[in-house]
Amino acid sequence: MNRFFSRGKRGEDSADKPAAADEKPAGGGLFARLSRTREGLFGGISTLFRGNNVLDESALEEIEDQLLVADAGVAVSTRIVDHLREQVRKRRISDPDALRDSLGTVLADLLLPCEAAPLEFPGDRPLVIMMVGVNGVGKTTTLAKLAAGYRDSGHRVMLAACDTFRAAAIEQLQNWGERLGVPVIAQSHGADAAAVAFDAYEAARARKTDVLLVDTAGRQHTHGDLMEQLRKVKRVLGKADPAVPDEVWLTVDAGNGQNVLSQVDQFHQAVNLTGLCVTKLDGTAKGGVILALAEKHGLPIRYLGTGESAADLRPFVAREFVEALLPPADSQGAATG
Ligand SMILES: Nc1nc2c(ncn2[C@@H]2O[C@H](COP(=O)(O)OP(=O)(O)O)[C@@H](O)[C@H]2O)c(=O)[nH]1
Ligand SMILES: [Mg+2]
Repeated sequence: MNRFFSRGKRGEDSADKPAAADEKPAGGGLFARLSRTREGLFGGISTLFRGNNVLDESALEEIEDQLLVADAGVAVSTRIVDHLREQVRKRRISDPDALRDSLGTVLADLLLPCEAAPLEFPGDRPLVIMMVGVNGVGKTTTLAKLAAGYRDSGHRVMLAACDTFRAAAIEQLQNWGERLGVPVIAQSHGADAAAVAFDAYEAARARKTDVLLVDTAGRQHTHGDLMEQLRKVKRVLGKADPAVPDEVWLTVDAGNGQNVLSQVDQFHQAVNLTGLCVTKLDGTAKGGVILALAEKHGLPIRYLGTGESAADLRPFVAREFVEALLPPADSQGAATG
């Protein structure tokens, strides 16, 4: 069974289902991929206790500082440490493992509302996911990864090359399509993005495609032009079927830290987002920004990007993400054979 997408007939299955806990991700464990963020965030927890049997205020302040450095933001860092302080007092926490557990619970409570409900296939038409986001964040790559996942779970997938602003963007998607054996609907550089989207939807419907993934531009001549174009793509798709696009996802680069919050604001205002994909968690120490996203927006987090290859995509599972953020339970002095 594919990790991301359950197999089944059109209309009967859900379009994404997290992996069974015992399935190893193809692109290396999330724990390994989040090492930089984890070390930045909580690498120091065990040392907080060194020569100090009581978890005191200065230790809590240190955790707060680490959260800020990992770009969790002031509001969420304060909130997490306030909860933790309360736990420490109530449960008289005085050892690293108990602190780790409490921290895990506080973080999971924060992130759980961002776990997305499984997507459903409409059954009588393609499911349409439109991807938006600023230039270079990983929209095209994330769509290619999604295409690979759907293909591997036996679904018919199609890609729409609606970033017509740059010739290289069309080529990039076509290259992915060739590599994955997935059809790409494209027109020439400079073509009307909304027209490409409309054609792609018609083609997807005619070919009984299960999922149409719509790539879009991250840059136009001005910011206003970009938002207007995205609104138009959405509107024109809606003429084919008022329920389309089913999903509008914003891709953000975790390495952009707190800047992603204003990106969410701007795109949400323009095209009414239904979900987020957070990329490049493998290369950054700023993965704490997911905590800030959860606190501020509460939009569903669909997928995490953890590398450049087709396998480096994981559905967001709050508890799994928290486990990957925290230092391993046995790394803090427990004797292991
Ligand atoms: N390390 C890493 N690189 C990524 C990830 N996602 C995308 N990239 C890289 O980021 C760059 C920009 O990606 P692209 O999909 O073209 O961004 P777009 O402009 O938003 O479409 C490419 O070099 C991708 O290989 C990720 O999760 N991790
Ligand atoms: Mg692109």
